[in-house]
Amino acid sequence: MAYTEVDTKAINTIRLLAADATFNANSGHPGAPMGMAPVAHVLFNKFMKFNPKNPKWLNRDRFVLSNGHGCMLQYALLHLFGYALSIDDLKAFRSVDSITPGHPEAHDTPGIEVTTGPLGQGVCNAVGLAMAQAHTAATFNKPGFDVVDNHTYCFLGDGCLMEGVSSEASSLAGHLQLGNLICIWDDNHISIDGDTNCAFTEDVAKRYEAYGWHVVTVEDGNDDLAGIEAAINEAKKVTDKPSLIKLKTIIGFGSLQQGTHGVHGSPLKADDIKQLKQKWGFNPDESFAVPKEVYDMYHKHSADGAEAEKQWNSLLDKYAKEFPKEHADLQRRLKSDLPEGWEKNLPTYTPSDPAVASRKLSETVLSKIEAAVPELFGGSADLTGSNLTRWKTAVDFQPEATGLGDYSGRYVRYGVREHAMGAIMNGLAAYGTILPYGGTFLNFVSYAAGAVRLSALSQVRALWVATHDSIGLGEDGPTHQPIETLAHFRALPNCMVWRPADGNETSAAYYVALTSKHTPSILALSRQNLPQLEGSTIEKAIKGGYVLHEVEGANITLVSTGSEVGICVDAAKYLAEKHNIKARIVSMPCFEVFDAQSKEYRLSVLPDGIPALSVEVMSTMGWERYTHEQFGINRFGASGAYKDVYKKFEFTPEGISKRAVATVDFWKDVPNVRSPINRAFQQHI
Ligand SMILES: Cc1ncc(C[n+]2csc(CCOP(=O)(O)OP(=O)(O)O)c2C)c(N)n1
Ligand SMILES: *[C@@H]1O[C@H](CO)[C@@H](O)[C@H](O)[C@H]1NC(C)=O
Ligand SMILES: *[C@@H]1O[C@H](CO)[C@@H](O)[C@H](O)[C@H]1NC(C)=O
Ligand SMILES: *[C@@H]1O[C@H](CO)[C@@H](O)[C@H](O)[C@H]1NC(C)=O
Ligand SMILES: CC(=O)N[C@H]1CO[C@H](CO)[C@@H](O)[C@@H]1O
Ligand SMILES: [Mg+2]
Repeated sequence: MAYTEVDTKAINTIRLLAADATFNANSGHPGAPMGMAPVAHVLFNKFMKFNPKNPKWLNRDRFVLSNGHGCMLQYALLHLFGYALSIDDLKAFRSVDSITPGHPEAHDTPGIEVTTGPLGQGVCNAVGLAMAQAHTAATFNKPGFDVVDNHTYCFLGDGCLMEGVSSEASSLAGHLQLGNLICIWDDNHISIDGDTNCAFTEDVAKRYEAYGWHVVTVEDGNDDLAGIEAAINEAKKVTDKPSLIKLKTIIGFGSLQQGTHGVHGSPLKADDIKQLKQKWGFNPDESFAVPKEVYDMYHKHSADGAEAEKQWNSLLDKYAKEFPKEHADLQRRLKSDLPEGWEKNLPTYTPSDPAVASRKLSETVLSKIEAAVPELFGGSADLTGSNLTRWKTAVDFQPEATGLGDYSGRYVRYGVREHAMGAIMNGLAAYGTILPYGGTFLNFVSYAAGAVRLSALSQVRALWVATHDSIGLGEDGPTHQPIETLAHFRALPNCMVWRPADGNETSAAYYVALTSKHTPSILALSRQNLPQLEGSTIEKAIKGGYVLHEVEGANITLVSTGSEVGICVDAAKYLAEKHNIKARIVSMPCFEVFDAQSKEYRLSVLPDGIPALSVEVMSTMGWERYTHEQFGINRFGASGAYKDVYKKFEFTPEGISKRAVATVDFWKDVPNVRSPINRAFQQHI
C-alpha cells in the first residue's frame, strides 16, 4: 500500500510530541525519537498486533525500546494508538509520580513491556521475550490452534550495541535460531561523545552475521517508508534466524542541529521547534497538537487489534473445550499463581539425615517440584554440573535443527554469559507464562548486577541459584570467593537474598522465592556439606529469621546464616562448657523477609537485655542493623581446602567463642543493652 501525506503527518506528529514534551520538561532526549519516528510508524501501524484496551493480551506482538532514553517515542506511540496515556501524561513527562518517567518502567505505564534505559539490557530482554514466545508456542499450540504465534520487535541504538551484554545475548539468540525476533538498529552514527567513529568502528553487520543473524540494511531510514516495510517483511520471512535491520537515520531529524550530538539529550530551542512546525505545516504557536486524521489512522489500527484479540478469544474458547487441562494451566500461569498443592513437594529433613551441601539440596528441590511447577524454566551459565541446576529428565531448550533438544524444553544452556542470563530472565518473566531461574557461582552474580537491579526495580520474579557461596568453596581461591556480594544485593531494594543453613531452610527459601510474585531472589548455596539443624523448619525459616536454639538466662545471641549456623551451634556448646556462657542461636536466612515481620516478632528474635554477635564469612557491612558486634571477613579470602580456609579466618567453634567472650565482656557493664531492632524511626518506607 502506498504511503500518503497522512503517513508523513503522523511521523511528524510523533517527532513534534517528542520535541514538545522534552521542551516542556526541560529535560529528555528528542534526537532518537525524531530519527526513529518513521520506522516506528511503519512498524506499529503496518506490522504490530496489539489491543491498547487490553495491553496484557497474551498473543500481542512485543515491543522493546532498548535505547530507553528515547522513551518519548514510545510514550507518543502509546498515546496516539489509544493506550491509557493521555496528552496530560505527555505534558507530565519526567515529573514526579507521572506515568511517563525519565526512562520506560514496565510496572508504571500501560503498554511498556520491560524497563529499559541502562543500555544493552533491553535487547537482552527482547531475546528473553522471544525465547518465551517460542517456548510457550511449543508448549501450548496444537494443530489448528496457534494460540501463540507472534513476534518480538526491538529498537536499539549504538550504545546498546557497544555494551557487552548485548553481544552475549545476541550470540545466544543466533544459536537458538530465534526467527521471531526482529531488532532494528538506529544507525545514526551519533552517541553522547559525538560521532561514533571516535570509539565504535567495527562492522556490526558482519558481527551479527557471524552470530547467525539475518542482517539487512535500509539506506534511508528517514524517508524510505517502503524500504523500511520491505526490510521488516523480509525479516519476518526468515524464520530460522533472528533479524537485525541496520537502519541509517539522522538523529534529531528536521532540527537545525540534526545529525549532531547536540540533539541527543537536550531539548531543542524554542525557535528550532518553531521552524519545525512551520516546515511541517503545524501551527507554530501550538504545542502537543495531534491532527485528527492521525488519531483516526492509528485508532483504526488499534480497532483492528481489538478485533484480532476478539477472534483470538474465540479460538481460545474452542481450545478450552478441546484442551481443558492446557487451557487451565495457561490461565493459571498468566496470573503468576502456582499450582494448587505444589508446596507439598518441598522436601523436609530430620536431624538424623546426613549433612548435604545446600547446592545439592537445591537440586533436590528443583527435581521434586519441576513436575508440579511446569513454568519453571531455567538453566545455568555453563556450570550445570557444579551448580546442580538441571533435573535428570530435563529436555534442553534448543532449536530442533541442532539435534540437542527442542523449544518445548525447559533447560537453557546459557553458555558463559551471566549478565545476559540475568537480562534474559527479565524478558522471560515479562512474557507472563514462565518462571525463570538461572545458576552460576554467587561471586559471578555480580557480573549480572545490571540485570539483577532491573529485576528488583521492575518487580520481576526470577531466581538465582547462586552456588559456591563463600570462602567455603575452598581451593578456587579469592578470585571466586564472594566477600561483598551479599552486602551489595542485600542493599538492593526489593531483592531477597537467601542463605539457607540446611535442607528445611533451603525448601523455605524456594517456597518464599516462588510465591513472591514481584520480587527476585538470590539463593546463596554452599559447596560444602551442611548438617540438618535441630529446630529448623520451613514455617520458621519463611519468616526470614528465627530462634533456632533458645536457652534460659542467655548471655548472648549468636546470629548467623548458611554454613556458619551449624558452626555456631558447636560454638554454643563450647561456650557453655569452657566459659560458662549461655548462647542462644538465631538463624537469619533472609534480611529482606525478616525486616517485613512485625517489630514485636523481630524483638522476640533479637531481644533487649543481651548483646548479639553476627557470624558470617563475608563483609560485615549491614549486620550493624541487627547485632552489636560483627564477626566477618572484611578482606579477600584465601585459596586452600575449605576447612583450612575456615581455620585461617577462625570460623571455628573456638574462634567464634573467642569473639563471643569478648562481646559478653565488653557489654557487661552497659546497663539496659538495647536491641538494634529498637530505632527512633522506621529505617525504610
Ligand atoms: C549502561 C549505560 N551507560 C551509560 C548510559 C548513559 N547514556 C545514555 S544515552 C547514551 C549514548 C547512547 O548512544 P546511542 O545509543 O547511539 O543513542 P543516540 O544518541 O543515537 O540516541 C549514554 C552513554 C546509559 N543509559 N546506560
Ligand atoms: C503472527 O505471526 C505469524 C508467524 O509467526 C504470522 O503468520 C501471522 O501473520 C502473525 N499475525 C499477525 C496478526 O501479525
Ligand atoms: C524439618 O521440618 C520438619 C517439618 O516441620 C520437622 O519435622 C523436622 O524436624 C525439621 N528438621 C530439622 C532438621 O529440624
Ligand atoms: C551469664 O548470665 C548469667 C545470668 O543470666 C550470669 O549469672 C553470668 O555471670 C553470665 N556469665 C558471664 C560470663 O557474664
Ligand atoms: C553431579 C555433578 O556434576 N557434580 C559435580 C559438581 O561440581 C563439582 C565441581 O565443582 C564436580 O567435582 C562434581 O563432579
Ligand atoms: Mg546513536
